[in-house]
Amino acid sequence: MPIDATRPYDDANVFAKILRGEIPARRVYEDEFALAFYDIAPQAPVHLLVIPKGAYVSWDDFSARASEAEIAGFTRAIGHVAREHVGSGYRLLANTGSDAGQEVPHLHVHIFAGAPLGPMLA
Ligand code: IU
Repeated sequence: MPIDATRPYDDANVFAKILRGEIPARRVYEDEFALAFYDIAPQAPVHLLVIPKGAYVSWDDFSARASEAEIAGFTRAIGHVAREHVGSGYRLLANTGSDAGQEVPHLHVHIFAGAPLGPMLA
């Protein structure tokens, strides 16, 4: 169900459980600020998700509350994952809130790649 990007953080969400190691994910990268793993329902030949380690519901929440170090660390992690796991071009996407169709209430940036992507991916 789409979510309100401004609501309080719910630490029972699925990505919080992945961060705590309570449920499995196909992890590709982890550092102090971020975790990256393969999306379970890929919409492109390469479809990764990068999430911050901090408790942020959405891009709205993260960009308002995160520290400079978290913002820099998360941004660099996305770039690192894209460089390491993607051949040529890639697309970044962060669905934010119900109108954008955000389903998991922990900020996640999609990385789509591996083929010509066309004009848009949801
Ligand atoms: P969205 O931007 O909130 O719509 O994207 C959520 C993504 O999380 C979506 O692509 C799902 O396939 C993906 N996902 C996942 O990788 N593992 C899970 O356990 C669940 C969702 I639930």
